[in-house]
Amino acid sequence: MTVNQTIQCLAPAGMARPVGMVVPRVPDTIFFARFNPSPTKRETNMNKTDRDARFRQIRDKVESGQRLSMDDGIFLYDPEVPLQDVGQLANLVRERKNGNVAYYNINTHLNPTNVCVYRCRFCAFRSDLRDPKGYAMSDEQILQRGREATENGCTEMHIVGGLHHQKPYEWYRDLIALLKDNFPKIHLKAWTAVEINWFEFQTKKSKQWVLDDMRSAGLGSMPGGGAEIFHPEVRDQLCEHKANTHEWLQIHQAAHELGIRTNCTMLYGHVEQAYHRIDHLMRLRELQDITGGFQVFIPLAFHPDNTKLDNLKKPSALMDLRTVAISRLMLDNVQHIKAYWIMLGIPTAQTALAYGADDIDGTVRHELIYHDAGATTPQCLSVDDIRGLITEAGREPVERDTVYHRVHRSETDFRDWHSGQPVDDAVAVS
Ligand code: V47
Repeated sequence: MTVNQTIQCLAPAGMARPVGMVVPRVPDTIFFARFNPSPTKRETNMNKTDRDARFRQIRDKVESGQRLSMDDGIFLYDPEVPLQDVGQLANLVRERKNGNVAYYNINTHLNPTNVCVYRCRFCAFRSDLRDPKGYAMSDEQILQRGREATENGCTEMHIVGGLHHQKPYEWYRDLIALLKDNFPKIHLKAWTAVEINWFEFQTKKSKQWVLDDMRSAGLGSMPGGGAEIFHPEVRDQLCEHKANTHEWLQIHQAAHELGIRTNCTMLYGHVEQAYHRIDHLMRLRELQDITGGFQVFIPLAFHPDNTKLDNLKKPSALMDLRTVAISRLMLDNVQHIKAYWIMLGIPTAQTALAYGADDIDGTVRHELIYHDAGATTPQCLSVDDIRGLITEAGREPVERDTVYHRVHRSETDFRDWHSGQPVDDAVAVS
């Protein structure tokens, strides 16, 4: 692939897709580690006067809409830089981009199987085939989830699972078609790039073919999972066998080129350091510069229970808030930052709405990945609960669909809903 080749791309999330817009292809450098850690050391030995001066430089950049550098990002992770200052700066960007609104949706999760060929060290969800915990859902069980979702007014089903070595590609595709045929209104946000990579391996077809075939079956968009940490120093320790950084980014690029919107994530709070996190954000930012297809970034805090890393402590609320804030500051070209309440816990998710986040995910049902890893958050929130916790945090709750359009519901029957205008039309966008 060369920089001079061109692709069709998406407009930034929430904007109409430009027809025939061409942009340079992603340079190969984005897929490879290109940074080594010395600046971390350089920054942490600063005295207070130098630190204050350095922070003022960053504040000036943010206030005047300039892009932050890798060194800026690493500096902001220095625990000596007051969290409140970082949060205040992130809040400035958050309000510039998304006003006082905080988004949520009404959604459910479906994990059709937990049997997985991979053994990622951070994962408590996966199972071996013969383990009593292992399962694969029947068509009837899947249809029952669709009926329950409709009954509860869900607009979205978030579908991810294990890579089951006895299930052919068609099983994964047909379950998407089964749901779409029976529940056509529900948006299917399905399969991480890791699964798409597995389907390429199963079918011996290209990622474009797989994505197109899945879209024909009913896939609406892709979630952001499987990104973990891109830097090979960390990725090789966590999940050396599954889709690598290059493949993850290429699959999202291919999805964007096909007009499929996707989300992006970062799993933090395990063996990585600040420069790995900033390297990760920079790679996402570079791809987003070219395709504009990421809708929202979700920082995911590591939960250690029942994983091969259960000797680690889960990240503190302070680290969670700092990561939300730094993500907001670094990812100047991603419209939304999500504070996933399941993973953060409700009080931290509420606070995150003042530290850069403008989205809190959904009401959620049947979440397994975090609950298997020790999350103590409830399994599900009611619409009143989620609206209440947003209001309590001083923000205005707005229901969105998966691709960030406003949702309108009938006053007499909340299960009767339709999508309206893109949400970003309503607020100032920088
Ligand atoms: O890819 C797995 C992470 C991801 C653990 O796109 C863990 O809207 C912490 O991607 N501790 C799946 N994290 C979840 C995900 C997601 C969640 C919410 C919204 C969206 C979206 C995407 O969870 C995995 C992995 O990075 N994960 N195990 C664990 N023990």
